Amino acid sequence: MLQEKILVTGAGGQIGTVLCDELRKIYGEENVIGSDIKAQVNSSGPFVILDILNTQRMCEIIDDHGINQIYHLAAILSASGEWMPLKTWNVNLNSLLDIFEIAREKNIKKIFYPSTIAVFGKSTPQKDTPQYTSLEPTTAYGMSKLSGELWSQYYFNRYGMDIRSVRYPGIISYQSLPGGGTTDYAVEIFHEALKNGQYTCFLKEDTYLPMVYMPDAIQGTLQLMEAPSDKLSVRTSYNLSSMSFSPSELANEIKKNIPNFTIKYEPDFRQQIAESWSQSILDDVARKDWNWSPKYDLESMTKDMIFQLKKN
Ligand code: NAD
Ligand code: AKB
Repeated sequence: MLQEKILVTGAGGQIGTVLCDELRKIYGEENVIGSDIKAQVNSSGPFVILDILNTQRMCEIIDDHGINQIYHLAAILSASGEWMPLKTWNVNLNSLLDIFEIAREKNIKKIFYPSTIAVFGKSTPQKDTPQYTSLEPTTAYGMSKLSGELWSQYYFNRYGMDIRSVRYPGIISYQSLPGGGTTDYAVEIFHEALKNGQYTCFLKEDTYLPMVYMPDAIQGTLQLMEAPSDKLSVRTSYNLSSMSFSPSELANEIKKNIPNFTIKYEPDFRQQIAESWSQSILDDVARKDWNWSPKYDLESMTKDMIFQLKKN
């Protein structure tokens, strides 16, 4: 059997730090190479510095380590992306096309490409958004991710490349901090609740967004990557759903565990981004094709977040 040798880009980020640990448990520490533009302190295994736009360096790393799978996480997220739209397009989309071309040449057998609920826009039905729907994103991040989805499908159809993707909702994690997104409030709120007993939220209290807890997001990613190729009917990106809540609902849930917690609302430019996205998602196709089935809801996620953060 061919030994898996996996390169993870953006490995120092919110998802990458956790995903690398999980991949190493499955494939062995030395078989998962983390990479990022910035040094990663506390990497649990091999790590290299890689600016994703440096294709020559990427080829060297792939050759040196005999890489045959890539998880391409490096990106600029929705809020940061609005400060540098053209750079966001370059980092998010051009790096993906570089990876596809390198992978084609070097026979990389599988690629994971994370997409996002940011591909939805004002013309998308906001509640129970179906898999196949109108996609008119308004952010540079959303446009780059949607284009990436279409290119993934193109490389699959044209060259038979096995590229797999999910549209992650906002991810909530205790292990790592988020990096410049619109859903970041749902992680920050826990840290502030435990540290200061209060939080100032940059979204309005009734802004509903789809969210998922990190253990479910990682489990789903691994499940998708292990699924038989012929079961996968979606080669753009799968809708993934778990929970949907507003800041005030999350605050009320936190109050059940930290009774003195208070929240106030000072919406900023991220409010407009959030309002352009879906509030809840239908993920029936992911459930049918590769058995996606998240375990956590708002209540169990909140309890576990507080428990884990206190423990650490
Ligand atoms: P993050 O911002 O925490 O991490 C991204 C990482 O990419 C950072 O460590 C950053 O240093 C790195 N990076 C940026 N530019 C780079 C470059 N030029 N070269 C190499 N590395 C570079 O993001 P995340 O939350 O871990 O997200 C990972 C992926 O998942 C992204 O593609 C994102 O679009 C997607 N996603 C995340 C969420 C979420 O809620 N976290 C939701 C939907 C989709
Ligand atoms: C963001 O808010 O930009 C990300 C995402 C949902 O893609 N968390």
